[in-house]
Amino acid sequence: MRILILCHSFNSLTQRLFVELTECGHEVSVEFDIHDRVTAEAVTLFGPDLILAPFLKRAIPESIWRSLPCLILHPGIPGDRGPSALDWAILNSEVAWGVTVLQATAEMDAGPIWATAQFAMRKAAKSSLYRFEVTEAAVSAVLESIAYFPDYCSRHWQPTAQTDWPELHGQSRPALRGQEARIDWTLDDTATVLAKIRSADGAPGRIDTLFGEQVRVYNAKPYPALGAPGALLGMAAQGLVRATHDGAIWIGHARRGKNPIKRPLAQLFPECLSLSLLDASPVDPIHYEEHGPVGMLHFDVYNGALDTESCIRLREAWLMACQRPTRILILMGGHDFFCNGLDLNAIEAAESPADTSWANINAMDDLCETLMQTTDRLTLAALHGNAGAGGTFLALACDAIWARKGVILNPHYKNMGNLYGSEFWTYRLPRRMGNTRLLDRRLPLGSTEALRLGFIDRELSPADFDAQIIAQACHWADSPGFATQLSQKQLQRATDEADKPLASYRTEELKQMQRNFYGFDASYHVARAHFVNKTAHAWTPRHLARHREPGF
Ligand code: COA
Ligand code: THG
Repeated sequence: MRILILCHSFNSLTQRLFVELTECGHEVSVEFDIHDRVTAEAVTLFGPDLILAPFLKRAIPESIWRSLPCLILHPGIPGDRGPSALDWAILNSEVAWGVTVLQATAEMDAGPIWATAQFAMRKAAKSSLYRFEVTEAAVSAVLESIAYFPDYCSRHWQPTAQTDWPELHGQSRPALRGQEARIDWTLDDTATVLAKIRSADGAPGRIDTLFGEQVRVYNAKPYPALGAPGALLGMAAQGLVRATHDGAIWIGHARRGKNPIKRPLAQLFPECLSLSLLDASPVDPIHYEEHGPVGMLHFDVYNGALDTESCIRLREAWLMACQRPTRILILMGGHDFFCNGLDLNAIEAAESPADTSWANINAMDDLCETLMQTTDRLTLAALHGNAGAGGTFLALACDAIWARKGVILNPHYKNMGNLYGSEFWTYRLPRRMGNTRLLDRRLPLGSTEALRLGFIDRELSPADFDAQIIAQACHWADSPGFATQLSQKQLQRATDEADKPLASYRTEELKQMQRNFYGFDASYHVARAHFVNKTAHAWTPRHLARHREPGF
């Protein structure tokens, strides 16, 4: 089938559906929802059988939904309507929720239902639910809908009008903005404060007042402390600890006024530095655990963005873990993301973005170098969440890569203003794949294709990810072939080093990066500013809008 994905942006859910539908053999092309006229042009150029809208904020014009079926993926249960579906589900403490594929009609989200899928709610931020539960349910509901399509065309099947749906529990709910569901620090308990913040995290962010100023807050976790409700109890891991009436929460990030850039609170308010320093361990993104012959190093940084300081701390933690008598050391990443490379928000907010980029990439390369120089044991990158740009090549610095089935990788740099990239990709990528084609393809890579191409070594089912990783890594560490594999790796590293030292790869890559950061062509700085400021798209990139390729 020819499927045109119409979307506000190519977000993780849209990328996952793009990958799944392509994997099923469908011909998929993407158009950003920029203007009705441009959408109409895309339909004429591509001639799709149907339109799929996984992430759309505007109405599809009548001329289009009358001419071909347009399937809207709504992150709510049947009957639910409105642009803030998940936000309400979290605030209302729903225990089960769902996604619904409905056909676009004149009234928003009121069209007939093609398919729906349920999931259990988890106590997490909206964006985290969106990236996992919503995404998995969406894949199932979309594939079910697509399977009905032949019968729909031959009129043997039709979607169910909402009024005929047997259990229509959802309802129409208004848009929920940041200033609504305000936190009442004197009355709200910890669970309520968390729900209010999480229902607006990653966007738009719940509004609160800190140091006499209105801010939007993100990245909240419960923190074991007590105090007068609303009191700022201290600072931990770059964030603030604030008392509720039955406990306390830690707030990691915020943004001020109209500035769209989220920053750690300690970076945003110098006032934080006068507060007392509390124990960081309950909220530290970097932590180590050990299971027999296997060590696991987690780094659960917000949005997978690894700033200079985090690279340095992570490298130190890795070196500490290397002191332990383990045979396999696993780089775990975070729950939501494995890693997304350099912290572009920190870079954009810096006095000198060029100098900060340079410091960040050098710290990242130090980290990669340390991973590759760990030759006394085997190293494994375990990807529960997605990885992008430098974050994917960080994983490549380990001996093996195992990923959750459904992970989306973006192993390329060029979308960020033709950035050359480093992290020793010029050494690791050709060794692993035999070529560097992925860099120019610029498309998301699903775990299944990644396994087929040899970018990853193993796909694991989504349930109990950490437990599976531990069990399988322990099995590996105790396997008869382990000692041979380790000595092969040591030999390979020594041969490679003699052939061309790591330092040479690094120098060559960084020479290009220096040009990206300090040269005449400012493309990287422009692309980064658009990315962090979330500038609306003005066109769909050619690698996505295949129907706009010359000769299509
Ligand atoms: N440095 C700094 N930040 C980085 C980064 C890097 N290297 N790489 C990624 N990020 C940030 C992105 O800026 C983004 O920030 P955000 O938290 O402010 O959105 C975040 O990491 C995730 O990256 P993105 O590529 O946008 O991933 P995503 O697609 O998984 O997440 C949504 C975005 C869709 C979850 C979010 O926009 C949202 O909550 N939307 C509402 C969805 C919804 O309910 N829609 C219903 C209407 S149909
Ligand atoms: N039919 C048609 N087009 C559609 C949908 C449809 N486009 C996508 C849409 N479903 C996805 N869902 C919604 C539902 C409601 C709103 C927006 C997207 C909405 N928006 C408010 C408005 O437009 O005034 C305000 C939005 C805001 O404040 O963010 O209510 O079923 N043809």
